[in-house]
Amino acid sequence: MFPFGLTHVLAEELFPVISFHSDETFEADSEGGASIFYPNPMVVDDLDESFGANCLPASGDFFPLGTTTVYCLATDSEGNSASSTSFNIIVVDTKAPTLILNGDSSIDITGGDTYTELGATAADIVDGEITARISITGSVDTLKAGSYTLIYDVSDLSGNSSQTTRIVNVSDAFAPVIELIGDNPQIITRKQAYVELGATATDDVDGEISMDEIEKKRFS
Ligand SMILES: [Ca+2]
Ligand SMILES: [Ca+2]
Repeated sequence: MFPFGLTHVLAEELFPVISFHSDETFEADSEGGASIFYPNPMVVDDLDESFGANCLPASGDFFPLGTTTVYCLATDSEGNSASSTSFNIIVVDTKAPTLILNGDSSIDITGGDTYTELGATAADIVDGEITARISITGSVDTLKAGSYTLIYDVSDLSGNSSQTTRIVNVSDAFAPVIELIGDNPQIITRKQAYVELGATATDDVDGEISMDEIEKKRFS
């Protein structure tokens, strides 16, 4: 016969103990999260061989994006239960979405023609179709020749972003505008000498064109 105090101590030692399981972080690999496989924490017991604890959500279950607490229980063959333990499974999304332009990344249009924005499409492993989240900055002035850059930007719900650009080249299809200096028509009296007052010319791309160039074109 053991004294009462000693049997009490022995009885306490019969309870199994679930070993510590640290938090684990995984990359999401499908829409909304990932199926996660983790090693069940081992249970140490005085009589039973060590065995894996019962945990929920179980290894292999689908874990949503974010932090999920897994609770573990264990009971030995004598029916003694371990104190429950827990650890966190953290599912993160660190991958940027794909962003694909509709149409070419470089487009040439004739000045004065209409530029039609074809947009782009975006998809993310975790967030799925996110085309609606694309923003486009920049604009095309089809009435002014030049090279315009449009920037397409999209972020997934975890803040990972992708960017791409499109260049739109508007060709110079606009003739310079000539403005005559002085009245038109000019009224001169008989025998009065005609004095050429000249003209000015401006072009949307070249700006002001000098009289010399106008003269050259007149006689070329
Ligand atoms: Ca035991
Ligand atoms: Ca992502």
